[in-house]
Amino acid sequence: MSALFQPYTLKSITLRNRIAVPPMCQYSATDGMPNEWHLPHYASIARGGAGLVVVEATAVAPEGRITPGCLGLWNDEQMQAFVPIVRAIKAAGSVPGIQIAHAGRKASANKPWEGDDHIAEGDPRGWETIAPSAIAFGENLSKIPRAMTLDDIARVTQNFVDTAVRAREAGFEWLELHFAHGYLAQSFFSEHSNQRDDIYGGSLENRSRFLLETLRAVRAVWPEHLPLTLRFGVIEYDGRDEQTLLDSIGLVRQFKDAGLDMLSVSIGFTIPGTAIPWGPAFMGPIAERVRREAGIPVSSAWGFGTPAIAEQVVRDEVLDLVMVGKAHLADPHWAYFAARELKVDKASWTLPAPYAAWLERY
Ligand code: FNR
Ligand code: 536
Repeated sequence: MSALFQPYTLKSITLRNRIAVPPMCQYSATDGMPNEWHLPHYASIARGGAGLVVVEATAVAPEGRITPGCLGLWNDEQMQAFVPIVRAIKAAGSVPGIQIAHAGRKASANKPWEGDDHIAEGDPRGWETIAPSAIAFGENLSKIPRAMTLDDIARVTQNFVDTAVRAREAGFEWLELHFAHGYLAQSFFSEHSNQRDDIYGGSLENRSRFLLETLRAVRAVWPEHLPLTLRFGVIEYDGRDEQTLLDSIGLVRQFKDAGLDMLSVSIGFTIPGTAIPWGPAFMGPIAERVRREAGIPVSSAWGFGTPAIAEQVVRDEVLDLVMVGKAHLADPHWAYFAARELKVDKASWTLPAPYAAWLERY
């Protein structure tokens, strides 16, 4: 019997299997608005059988977009435009999730296929970026951000709260805060990017403050019966990894006490040039350690998109949910073909009835 295809319940939500589609930016919006690209993209991936579909990093404020093509949910017009996407994901039998985000010093960038660097100074498409300290990421993202004032910090926390409320109004049932990948929240946590000398910088407690305050404020408005998750880079691969992991696991325990339901275990990406040991399932042992030592359900991505690997990490209780990203871009019906490869009884049932009813008939 397949472990990957067992249902999974978190709070009041039951996923039909352990396959989750992680957020993947499409860089295809204008003014943050979802459009005719996003609807079929998310609908077809949901139809393909995954239990959970998490909509890409969606900005809580205009300056929090990575690129001018990123989605946003800072106004009600955007909220209304998400409704058909939510309904299509649900109609296909998946649970609709969304990742809400602020890109911090990595914002105001060109799309990956148009340079992947910061928009040039003086180009009207670009904007001022904000971060804990006026320190650039480096390499292709060398724009120097403005150091946030205390008012900026309070405002962005409120942006996360207001966006969470809109996400619920649009019908999303699963919320993920993007605290990973060197974007705003991750850059508060890391000493590489946070050199503040007030209560938001310096000690581990101070560097954790923005993340904990924002999580608590969102938890207060996000319904208790619905899953609240966050993605966080627990390791940088910068040579200080054991200390970062210990600090991270301590913070994850506090996240749990603040009402976090699941952690999506990822990488910090706070500085360029780190020694990431890319390979199949390479984050497995780290995610499993966080799961055990922090005592919280985990998901993870990066190289789990092979049916046998996905099956094994669930069976071995390394992950509670397996994130399968790029493989879903290549094949939106990845879950169905994984079910066939794993010889799941009635693999076709992975798909909605209008497809499933016919696949084993002739
Ligand atoms: C990503 N990833 C990503 N992560 C995230 O937390 N928020 C996001 O919006 C995005 N956007 C994004 C866009 C694209 C085009 C890719 C390929 C990736 C990372 C993604 O969620 C996932 O962690 C990686 O793709 C690794 O998983 P796979 O692809 O190896 O299964
Ligand atoms: C994954 N990415 C994550 C993104 C968007 C761009 C791609 C996100 O979290 N919004 C990635 C990050 C760093 C290095 C490789 C891949």
